[in-house]
Amino acid sequence: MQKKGCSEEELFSFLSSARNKDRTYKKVLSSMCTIPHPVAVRAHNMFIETNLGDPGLFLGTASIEALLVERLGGLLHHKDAGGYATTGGTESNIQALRIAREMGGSKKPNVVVPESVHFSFEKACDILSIELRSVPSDDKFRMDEEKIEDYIDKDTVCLVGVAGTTEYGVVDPISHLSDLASDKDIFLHVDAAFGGLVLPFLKGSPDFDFKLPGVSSLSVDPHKMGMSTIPAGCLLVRDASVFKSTEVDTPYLTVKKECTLCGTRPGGSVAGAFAVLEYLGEDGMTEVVERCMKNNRKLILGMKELGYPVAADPSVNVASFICDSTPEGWQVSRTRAGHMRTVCMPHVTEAVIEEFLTAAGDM
Ligand code: 0PR
Repeated sequence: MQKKGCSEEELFSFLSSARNKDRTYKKVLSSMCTIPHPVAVRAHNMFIETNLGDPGLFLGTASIEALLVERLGGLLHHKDAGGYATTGGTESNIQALRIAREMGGSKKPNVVVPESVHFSFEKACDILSIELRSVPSDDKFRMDEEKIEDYIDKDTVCLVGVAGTTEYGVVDPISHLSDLASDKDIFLHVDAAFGGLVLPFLKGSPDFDFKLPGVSSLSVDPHKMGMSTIPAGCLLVRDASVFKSTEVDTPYLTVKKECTLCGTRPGGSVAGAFAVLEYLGEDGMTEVVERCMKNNRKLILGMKELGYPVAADPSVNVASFICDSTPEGWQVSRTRAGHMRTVCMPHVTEAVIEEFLTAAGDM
C-alpha cells in the first residue's frame, strides 16, 4: 500500500485503464451472465451499504430478501418454500449438500449426480467430505435414467439433477429422480441455477421443480437469466425446517442463529434481483426468455446450414455444436467433450447472431 494516497483523478484514470482491458459483452457467447437490467442497477445502488448478515439492522432489506424467496418459490410451484439469497449456484449447491449430509446421517455419505453436473459439486464434495458418484449420460447428454439406481446405496444422502445443464442446456430426468427420491426417502436437490429462470417461462418445459413431490431443494440464480447485478443466487427448500441442520449460534448479532454459509451478505444485488422480477413480471420475463430462445434457434439453424450440427437438442438457450474451429474475435467455450458451446443471453441479440454466423461462414 502506498504511504500517501493519490488524487481521485489519478485513481480513476488508473481504474478506467484496467476496466478498458475487460471485454464488453458484445462478442461474448460463452457467458451465463449478462448486462444487468437498468432497474437492477438502480435498486442495487439504493441498497449498496446493506448487509443481510445482520438482518436486524436492515429490516427493510431483509423483507426484500423474503419477497425474492416468495416470488421465486411461487414461480417454482411452492409459494411457501423456505430459502435465502446466496452468492450464486456454487454456494447454493454447497449448502444443499450440507443440509442433505446432515439429514442423511451417514458416516460415509455419498451423492449421486449426473456426469454433466457443474464443477461446483466437486468443490462441495471436497469441502464436505462426501463421495461424488457420477452417473454416465445417455446419448442426449442427460443423466442415464436406466443407470441411476446402480449408484445408490444405503449411504446415499442426496440425489442431484440439473435443469438446464451448463454445457448442453438439457434437463435431466427429474421426474424419475423424484420417484426414486420419494421411494427411497433420499434428499433430492435440483440445480436449476440456469434453467430456473428460463423453463417456467416456456411452454412444454419438462417438470423440474417443487411440482414434483420428491424435490427437496432447488438452486436458482437471478444473476444468470434473472438479469440482476452480481452476486445473486437463491437456495430454495420445500420445508424450511431443514435449515435447522446448518444453523450456528450467532450470539452478538441481531439474530441469534444463522443457517447461511456467508456471514456478511450483500443486500444490493438481492434488491437488484427482486427489482427485475417485479418490474418485468411474468409477461416481461416471458418476452425476454422467448427472444433468447428464438435467437438460440436461429443460431442452431444457421450453424447447421454451415455444416455444423448441434451435439444435443437443448431445452434452454444454450447450444453445442460439432465444430472444431472458432470464429475470429468471438468468445465461445468448449465442453469437456470438445463441442463448441454458446449461450444466447439477453445481450446476444438477433443482429449479434447474424454477425456471428457470417464470421462462422468465413472460418
Ligand atoms: N450450476 C449450474 C448449472 C451452472 O451453470 C453454474 C455456473 C453453477 C451452478 C455455478 O454458479 P455460480 O458460478 O453462480 O456459482 N455456470 C457458468 C459456468 O461455470 C457460470 C459462468 C458465468 C461461466 C459467466 C462463465 C461466465 O462468463 O460455466
